[in-house]
Amino acid sequence: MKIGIVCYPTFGGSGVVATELGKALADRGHQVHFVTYNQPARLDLFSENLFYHEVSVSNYPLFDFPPYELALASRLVDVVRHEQLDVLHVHYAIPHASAAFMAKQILLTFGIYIPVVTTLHGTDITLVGKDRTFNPVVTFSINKSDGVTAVSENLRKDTYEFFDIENDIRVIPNFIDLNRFSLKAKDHFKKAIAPSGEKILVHTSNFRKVKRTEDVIKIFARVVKAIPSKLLMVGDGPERSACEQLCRDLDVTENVRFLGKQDAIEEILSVADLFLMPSQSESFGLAALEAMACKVPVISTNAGGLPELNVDGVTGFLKDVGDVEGMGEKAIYILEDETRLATFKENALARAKEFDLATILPLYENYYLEVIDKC
Ligand code: GMT
Repeated sequence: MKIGIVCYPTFGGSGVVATELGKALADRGHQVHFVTYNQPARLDLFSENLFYHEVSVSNYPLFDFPPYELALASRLVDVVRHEQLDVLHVHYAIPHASAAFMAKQILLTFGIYIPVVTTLHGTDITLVGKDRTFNPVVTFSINKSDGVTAVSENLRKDTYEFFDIENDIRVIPNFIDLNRFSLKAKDHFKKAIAPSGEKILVHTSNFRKVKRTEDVIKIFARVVKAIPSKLLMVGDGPERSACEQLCRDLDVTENVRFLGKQDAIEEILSVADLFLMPSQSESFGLAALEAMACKVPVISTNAGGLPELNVDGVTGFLKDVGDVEGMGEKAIYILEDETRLATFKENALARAKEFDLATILPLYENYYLEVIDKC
């Protein structure tokens, strides 16, 4: 197939999933065309089947808000026509699904029907989409998509709850490339971070409010009192300085390292003993799956789709949002016993294998064929 992919070209989960999916589809022999405003962060390789079409928005002085959605729709019309695409797969409803709808209408005037598949990732529904300003457009563009997928059962349920959706929503969970995300030999790094054999806890995110990064610090402050340990905070975003301040207030600064944005997450996860994800809401929790693939158990909240990934008492533990005491207790429970820790690590990897790219990729391929067939 010739597949167009629209996504946010950033480190965010939806962009990562879209890019990894495109790369894997190209490996399987499909021709994949990315249409975005920047080269996607993980589109870092050359392949004869991968193409990148940049969307550039002219910044005319009249425009207080450059019309990205229109520029994207125009670019999509151009790419679909000239590359003769079979299907457009847009990740994140706002504004990609509505831009795709506009492109689809314009293409009809050229006698072309382009099937559009929209994948919902979470914040496009649970945070941004719920905003009254966007609700009519999100509802309309989901209903006008030829196929709709969601990354968890929970997100599917929320979408039906918050919007007036007439379409079927197919759940296709996020996936992991186990060739990339697997335990790497990084003993020198481990020694540098934890010279006295301390346990290593890791959190990765975009440090937005929804991630409750201050809870990460509060959980760690409890753990470090009981078990010699270090915390690695990976990523960056608006809550970082509040977290740094909290480390000072809780007197844990010397045991916490803020590493900023990192590409080789799998190398950091390879030295970790426990992953913390105390999110307020999380449609899937891709960062937790990445950790599990590197044999790292997860302490998370039970919000959103997290119970569909993290199995309570098996791959880690789940607690209510804000229950830092409970999460701290369970973290200590896992870390205090080497045999128990080893079991949780094995279980985490076994669970991650259920989301192997090789298993999930055909679900997308078959879905594209189904949608194309129907159109
Ligand atoms: O978590 C974020 O803030 C980024 C966000 C995104 O839209 O890129 O991630 C969402 O999509 C990921 C990929 O499907 C999911 O794994 C994340 O759980 C989801 N984030 C939220 O629901 C908060």
